[in-house]
Amino acid sequence: MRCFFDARQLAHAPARELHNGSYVSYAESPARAEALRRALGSVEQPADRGEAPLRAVHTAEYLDFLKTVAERWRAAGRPGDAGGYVWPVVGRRPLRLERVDALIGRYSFDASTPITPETWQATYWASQSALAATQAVLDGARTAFALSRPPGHHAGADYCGGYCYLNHAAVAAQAARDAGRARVAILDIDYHHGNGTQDIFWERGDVFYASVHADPATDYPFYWGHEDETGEGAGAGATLNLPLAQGAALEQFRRAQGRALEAIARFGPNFLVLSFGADSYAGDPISHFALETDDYAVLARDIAACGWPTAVVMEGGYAVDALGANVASLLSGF
Ligand code: Q9C
Ligand code: ZN
Repeated sequence: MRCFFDARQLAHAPARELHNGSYVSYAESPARAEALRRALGSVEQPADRGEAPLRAVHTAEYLDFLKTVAERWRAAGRPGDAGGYVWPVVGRRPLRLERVDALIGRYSFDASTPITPETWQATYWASQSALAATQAVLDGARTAFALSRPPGHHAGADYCGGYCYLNHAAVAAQAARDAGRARVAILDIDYHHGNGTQDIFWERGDVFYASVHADPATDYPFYWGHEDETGEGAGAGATLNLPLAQGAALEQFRRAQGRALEAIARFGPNFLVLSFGADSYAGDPISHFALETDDYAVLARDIAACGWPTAVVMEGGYAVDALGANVASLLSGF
């Protein structure tokens, strides 16, 4: 299977994140990508398709923010990585905001997504990897894999969060739409709900979003991913959330994924983006499901059996020592 990755994705390496009241070392480390690259053997460097495919899902103001915030942070005399400490709870109407802190609050939703001088380049190339995998599938491959790191599914049209800056799965889905695939589905099986992807396609009837994830009553990102979120307007019914209780193992996960696949089959896609996170693994340090390495091949076989051309986009997975084997298992199932 063709796999895409650019070494510039490694340069993003925030030092710490706020986790349960303490600053701890950043879980979404470059070592994740190194482990995956080793496990995949050979990876291809993606072509540079420019910013237009990013602008198709993200706002211009947000992209400007992402590109410039590290420099603004430095210019304000701040040490270390850029990070926020105040967020608007009510509507984010256009405001004249001068302080870098105000901008960070406006364009993010949590304190686990620091921005470094290398963040823009790294996430840009992660999106290019997703676009390259998408193109490979549009060109006729049944499946292709994007080692998109830093991940993407928590990032919305105008916000970062959850280790995510650009939403690579959304960029891929939109690129497939723009290439003429009329009905695109996104299946998100990362441990966490993909709030950014859901938000981006919330009012769209041409892109179906289905997610299996830890119940947001107990797990990040808390405010999205509940069962009653089903989309609005033209997108009414085109969002499906299947939360699972902590402790879920293959049997529960596979049943939920099966329900998602049935709903996607009723939608009738001619392109699938799989947002894949290996943080459902039993040994994941920040998550609470109980999947084992071999289980990922089972899940992939169920997806492959549906027969949809599929671009796989990497999301989370923080048990670095097992990450390569878990992704290799998934890809073997295709
Ligand atoms: N104790 C992905 O898997 N951590 N993102 C919050 C709270 C954020 C995970 C810390 C987890 C984000 C792509
Ligand atoms: Zn996750």
